[in-house]
Amino acid sequence: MSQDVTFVNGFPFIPYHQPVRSASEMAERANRFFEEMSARRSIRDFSADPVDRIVVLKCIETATTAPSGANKQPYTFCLVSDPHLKKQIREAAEKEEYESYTKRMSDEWLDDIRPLQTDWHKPFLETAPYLIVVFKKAFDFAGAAKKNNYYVTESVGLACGFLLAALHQVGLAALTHTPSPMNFLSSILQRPENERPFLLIPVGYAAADALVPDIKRKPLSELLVEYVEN
Ligand code: IYR
Repeated sequence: MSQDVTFVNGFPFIPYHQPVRSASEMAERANRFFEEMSARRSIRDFSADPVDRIVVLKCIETATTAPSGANKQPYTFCLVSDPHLKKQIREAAEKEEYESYTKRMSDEWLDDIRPLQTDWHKPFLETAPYLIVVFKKAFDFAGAAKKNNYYVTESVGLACGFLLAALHQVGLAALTHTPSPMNFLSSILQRPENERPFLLIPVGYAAADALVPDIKRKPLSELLVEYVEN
């Protein structure tokens, strides 16, 4: 590859080779990927079966291929399998969730999530073999100096989307969990001051008897507006 480097105003560029596919192959791949992704569900009942750490690491590496503002990749993925840490995280999360469910969440909010039948108990935080705790970095350190990051929330969100897709396509179950507030994750995992918790993702296999709510996704017609030449 290195022999293909071209300099643009002194910055190295390399050719991009777009894969060439026929129209029918593209349509088939579009349908196949849609079917694959439509089958993904948020799982709250995990089995304790162990998961290959190398597979999870590769999925996290896949997440890091997502586009990010100025290519800063403003995140840290913490991969937690230590049962003592998982227990600490569960206890702290349940404490916050108890407050949220009994005092902080509005009636409208509680009504909206009733079909999911969730409550403040979060056993999956101990049962799932892995917890991926994603932190966003508003800035980085270059020695003592602070270096800015850009579009941090968008960048971390895109990386988490890639991560969920990667985990699903290898055959692993996951949940996007956001105990609120979740500052406790910074202290339990001893993260530096430039990192803020973004998402807590238990990863593993769904329990054999796992149930998921029978909820429907909106049809594309409700979510899409097309602008075509008349
Ligand atoms: N964080 C709580 C409540 C909750 C909120 C939303 I928005 C959901 O889609 C699901 C749950 C919990 O995890 O139980």
